[in-house]
Amino acid sequence: MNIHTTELAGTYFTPEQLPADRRPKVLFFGRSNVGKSSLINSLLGRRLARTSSTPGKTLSVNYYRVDGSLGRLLFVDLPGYGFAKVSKDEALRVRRLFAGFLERAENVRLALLLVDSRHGFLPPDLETLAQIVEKNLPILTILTKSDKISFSEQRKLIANLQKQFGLLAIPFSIKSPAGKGEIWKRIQEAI
Ligand SMILES: Nc1nc2c(ncn2[C@@H]2O[C@H](COP(=O)(O)OP(=O)(O)OP(=O)(O)O)[C@@H](O)[C@H]2O)c(=O)[nH]1
Ligand SMILES: [Mg+2]
Repeated sequence: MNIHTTELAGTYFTPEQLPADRRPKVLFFGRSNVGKSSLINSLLGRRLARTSSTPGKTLSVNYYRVDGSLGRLLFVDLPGYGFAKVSKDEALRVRRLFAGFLERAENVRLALLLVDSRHGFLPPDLETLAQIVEKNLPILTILTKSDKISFSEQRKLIANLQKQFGLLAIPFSIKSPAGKGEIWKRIQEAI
């Protein structure tokens, strides 16, 4: 993919704010702090999405416009889940936003489910997986922070996810360009 221009196209806090939008979409799901914003920045080659070592940084739905050789796409950074240190009201708002987005989203071409290489699938990931499957969205698992585990641990995790859930998983680290080409290839195929 040759990227011509990218920009933060919108930040939404409630389902009512979400605009109707027919552009092909790639969604980024995952627990707080798993590396969603970092992956978006890495794929786009720009520090567009805010990243932080404090979990729960992105509690909005963020649309990134990506114009390039694949046409006009949207990358959608979804609020991180599984983070306990927000108020009950805030947690409820985020759940509504998440569900509202899934209900309304049009023309979703690929759901990337990011999972921390060190932890594998945790209960909230399974809950999200069920929501994605229920919506019949094509899914690709990304094992983030792969620099934190050994190559043999990576292979074991990949084999397990394939066996248990029939999921294809690609290891990724912001410290290496290795997984990036493969992720772009899958995005291209999905678009
Ligand atoms: N070692 C290592 N650290 C990473 C990697 N990817 C992300 N991080 C770090 O993990 C932290 C969280 O990354 P973010 O990209 O902000 O995570 P997020 O999923 O967007 O988090 P929320 O917005 O809170 O949901 C940051 O300190 C990143 O620098 C990686 O591949 N390797
Ligand atoms: Mg984020």
